[in-house]
Amino acid sequence: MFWNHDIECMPKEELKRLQYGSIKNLVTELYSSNAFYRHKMDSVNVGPDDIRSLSDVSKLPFMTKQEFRDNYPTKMFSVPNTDIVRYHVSSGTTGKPTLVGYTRNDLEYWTEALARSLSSIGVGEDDTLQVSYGYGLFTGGLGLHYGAERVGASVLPASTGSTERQLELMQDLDVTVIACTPSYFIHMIDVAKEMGIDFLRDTKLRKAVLGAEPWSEGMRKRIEESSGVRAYDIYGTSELAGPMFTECEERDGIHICGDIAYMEAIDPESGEVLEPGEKGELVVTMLKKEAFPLVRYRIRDLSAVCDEVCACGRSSPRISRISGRSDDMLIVRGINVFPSQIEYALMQVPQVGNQYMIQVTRDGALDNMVVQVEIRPESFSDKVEDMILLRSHIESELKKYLNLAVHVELKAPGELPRFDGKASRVKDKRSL
Ligand code: DLL
Repeated sequence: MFWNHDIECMPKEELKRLQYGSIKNLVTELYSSNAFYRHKMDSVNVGPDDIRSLSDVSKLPFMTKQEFRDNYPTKMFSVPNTDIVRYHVSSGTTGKPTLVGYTRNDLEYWTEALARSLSSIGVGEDDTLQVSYGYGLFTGGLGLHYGAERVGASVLPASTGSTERQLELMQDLDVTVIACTPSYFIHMIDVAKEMGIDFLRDTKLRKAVLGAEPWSEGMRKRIEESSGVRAYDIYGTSELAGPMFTECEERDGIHICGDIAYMEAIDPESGEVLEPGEKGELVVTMLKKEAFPLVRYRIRDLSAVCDEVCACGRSSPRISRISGRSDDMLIVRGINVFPSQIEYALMQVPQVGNQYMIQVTRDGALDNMVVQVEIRPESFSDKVEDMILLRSHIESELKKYLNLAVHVELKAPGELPRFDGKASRVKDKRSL
């Protein structure tokens, strides 16, 4: 199902011409009207005249999150306050928050992107969509809300928390689609089980639009097996606007609307642009943003850009599942470890449940990593020998994938924390 067929299926060359034209105009405009961008471009001796093709975009300097923080709250805005119609705030993990402002057009393109994305997974006017992302400063709730209204779905603005009530409403209103973080949906599956609710038998829920945090293919498989609901990945960041882009029915990468955003993947060390299909750090240029323009913003998320036309017919570039952030990488005893690798390894062990926590401590000069894992109720045993065997099996799986000895602690079902928004599974206590 297409929301905007002409743009979504535009021939590749035409799309590239359109992207080049938009970036050239954007850079020319910013150079003449915005001191921040002019100064940045001057610092690398690049002016609008140097951008003569799409590949010349790589000459432009990167923007970083630190610059947003340094210019908090509105010093980087490109429009007067009177043109701002909304703010959102992303708290992040460290330092000052990032404040994002939107003009009316910015909200319009955000909504358009989500309307295309939701249509591509078959969400439309026959659907009732429960938005269980937080409403408020976080972009998830309001973003999905407006996108779902645009495609004509009935929207239930449930926000987070009160899970039993959410499940009752889901039944009462024949909700067909839910949008929330994967960790919240996992929690919902557990609560539904306790309440005796079987999603396929007792609800009309068939689709889940899950994102805002990294989650693995293994986790998708488990979510689908335990709920019977088809799960789709949705991606975005508050700097882009909020949640924006999803997989289509093919589920072979997340489509990035090419007339709205231009994505590159770079080598995190050298900053060089990578070939299509090579994994690196994502860099985004937003082609239509007004309040808060983004030119070559280093998002820090790790992924690859694929430029082939998708089997669904859309020509927009796709990004592969985000495997983590370059700044999420833990260095444990000199070995680089991404939390996503730990999730990947854990999902290979059928006895392991869906909840885990990672703790890193330092004992003298030595780093220690402890992974706490909940065991599935049917695999939990009172027999100490069974549990010891299971624990060493999980430790050897982790060792195989991480090349690092990790200590595993087994936890009973329900013992580890649950999350209704973004999960926070890593506790690095070394710097405390
Ligand atoms: O999380 C926007 C959003 C809301 C996306 C709802 C999807 C659904 P921020 O709070 O600014 O915005 O956080 C953005 O979250 O840079 C990624 O590190 C992570 N992230 C978002 N979506 C995914 C995903 C929202 N599908 C940061 N897979 C991003 C992996 C994701 N990580």
